[in-house]
Amino acid sequence: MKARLYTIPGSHPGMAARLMLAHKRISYRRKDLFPVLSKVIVRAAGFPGRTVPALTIDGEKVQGSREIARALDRLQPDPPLFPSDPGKRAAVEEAERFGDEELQHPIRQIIWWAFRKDKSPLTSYSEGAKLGVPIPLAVKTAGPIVALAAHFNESTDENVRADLEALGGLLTRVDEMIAAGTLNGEQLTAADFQIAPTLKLAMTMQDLRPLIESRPAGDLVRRVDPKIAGDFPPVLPAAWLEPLRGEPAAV
Ligand SMILES: N[C@@H](CCC(=O)N[C@@H](CS)C(=O)NCC(=O)O)C(=O)O
Repeated sequence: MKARLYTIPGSHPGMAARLMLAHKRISYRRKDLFPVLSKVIVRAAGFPGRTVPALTIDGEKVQGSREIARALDRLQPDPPLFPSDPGKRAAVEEAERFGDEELQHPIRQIIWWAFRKDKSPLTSYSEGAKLGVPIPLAVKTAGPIVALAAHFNESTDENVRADLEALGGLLTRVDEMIAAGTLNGEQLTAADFQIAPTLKLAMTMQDLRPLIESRPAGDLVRRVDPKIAGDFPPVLPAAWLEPLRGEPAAV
């Protein structure tokens, strides 16, 4: 099977696609793109939308982490990404939807807000990236890309503060899905591969890591082990983190 994955270094849905390809043992070529410029490149490569992950596989173009999960199961059913039992599959699909539609974006908004404040941690996030230019140069010239990415993702103070207010509830939902056996069950599924990279990206931030690592969500991240590099020293205002203090560490 001939496959090529378009992604961005540190992209959490991009990592979901990488984990699913690895789960299927499908070898592929990876094209790492600069954020923002990625929009133009994936369109030029013939995909209908502007986001990564985008995958060319056996001549087919598949875009979006959830679409990629389904395409991979269709093209190579074993090992599956969804349970065969209809009830369990519905629960996994709902967890996957939650991961994509509710959990992914707040973390994206928070991290771009943080990079706009401080670009120096970018180097740590670029570890292992294949951008086609030396990483120090990429980081040195990243200012306009960071500003645009923060703008396109609406990483405003107001939105990030609201994201942090809601984050405790989102983490509780992850823990509940783990307790129900929908996530981190016997067999890893598309939902685990969707959610663990987002949690891992959040855990690259020292402000958020202690809130996640000690709860069941942290166990899921350790098991799935998404290789998202990066270490962001404290950057979020203490008052914004206040709603997360006293969050129950487990359900
Ligand atoms: N939720 C979708 C969208 C992914 C998405 O928004 N990816 C970001 C990178 S993490 C992206 O490509 N951003 C560029 C843009 O929005 O144009 C998925 O899971 O595939």
